[in-house]
Amino acid sequence: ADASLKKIAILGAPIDIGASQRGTLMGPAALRTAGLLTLLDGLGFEVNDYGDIAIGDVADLADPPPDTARHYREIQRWSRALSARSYELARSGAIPIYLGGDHTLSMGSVNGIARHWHESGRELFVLWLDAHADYNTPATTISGNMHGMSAAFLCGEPGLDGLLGGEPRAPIEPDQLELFGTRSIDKLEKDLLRERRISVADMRQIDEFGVGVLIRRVIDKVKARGGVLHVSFDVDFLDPSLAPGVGTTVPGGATYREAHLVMEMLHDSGLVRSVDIVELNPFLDERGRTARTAVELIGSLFGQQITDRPTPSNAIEPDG
Ligand code: 6HN
Ligand code: MN
Ligand code: MN
Ligand code: MN
Repeated sequence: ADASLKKIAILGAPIDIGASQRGTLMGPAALRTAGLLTLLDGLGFEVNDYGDIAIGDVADLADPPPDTARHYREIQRWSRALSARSYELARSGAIPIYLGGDHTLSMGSVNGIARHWHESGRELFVLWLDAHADYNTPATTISGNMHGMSAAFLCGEPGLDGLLGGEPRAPIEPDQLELFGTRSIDKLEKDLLRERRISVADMRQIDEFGVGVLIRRVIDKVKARGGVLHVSFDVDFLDPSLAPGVGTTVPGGATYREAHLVMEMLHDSGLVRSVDIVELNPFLDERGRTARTAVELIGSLFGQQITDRPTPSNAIEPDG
């Protein structure tokens, strides 16, 4: 195995204008305070914290902002900076973990990663752990909040075409997106998901079949196609009783063990190459509970186990 695969690169992106409620800009600090780095270090990774990305020196572009995408100009700056940086981090061979910040973070982080894997000739699959589909466009959105548009943007839906300016846009096909834990979709958004035949493991299916069967299906698909996996973890995937520190809680989310099982199985798959942790709002949290729960889940994703099981892989599988 390539030793560089044991490297983790942490990058924060304190964005909160993509969401309706302010406060997710404190997310990166809360995740660090909850012990993310110590935990990963203890699991045997070489962890490098690159701090929080700054957008102060990114010059504004002049494309006309769509009038139903709030704070388009600021999010454009974040996305351009993040995409460029994310591409570099992915190329370095480390496993990048992006700390949000609202879910618009993924427009940049995932685009940069997808660009890298596209050049390497491997398909990137994106697992979207989220109460929401985030598949609105400026034409379908009700709220105008851009965090509800990130998955659609990544799949090349129209309406935000100028967002990245000169940054190369990486192609992600609708069949490379896997929505998981979904329980709130807007009407026009639902029509679009159906038209694109996006795979959705919604809470109705999770109740019926269990997370184990459904996440295994995702893992098998990625393996069969020789791909790698990015995990975009919106903390509202979790039930609000576990994770109150989010601006967009929806009842009926993943339980503590359901969420850990997803992470444990993803770890054992050896397919995960990058992660976003988004939408944590420490201003709404109760004594750091949500931040701590999110960090524990990242522990499971990177190999923390209840017992030392001889798993198929206690390490990330080598590429190639
Ligand atoms: N998130 N579908 C709603 C909207 O405003 O478009 C909610 C989006 C939530 C976004 O949680 O990342
Ligand atoms: Mn989201
Ligand atoms: Mn969400
Ligand atoms: Mn493809």
